[in-house]
Amino acid sequence: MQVSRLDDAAREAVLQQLPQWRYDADAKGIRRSLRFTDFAEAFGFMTRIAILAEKADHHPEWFNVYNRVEILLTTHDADGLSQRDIDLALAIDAITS
Ligand code: H2B
Repeated sequence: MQVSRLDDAAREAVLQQLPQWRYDADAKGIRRSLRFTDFAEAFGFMTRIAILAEKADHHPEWFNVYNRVEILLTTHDADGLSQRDIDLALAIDAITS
């Protein structure tokens, strides 16, 4: 399904709701780093997000080592940031708050 990239103004507006995320212009997406108490907590979080991502057919790019998870959200189909990334970021924030 086609999805459109947020323009600069829309991106800046929507990022006000996501203070824990920063826009990476090179990656054309938003990043957040998370730390958990240990690997089990980190991987448990990733499992919860994986289930949401699969349901939404929208997947994070992420890196995990031990208790650290680094996440990049971007929309390949839109070559940049879309509302799908914002929705997933909000879901991640909700799970971690
Ligand atoms: N995830 C992300 N982050 N961006 C996409 O454009 C995307 C995706 N496209 N997950 C989906 C899958 C697409 O490849 C499938 C075929 O719907």
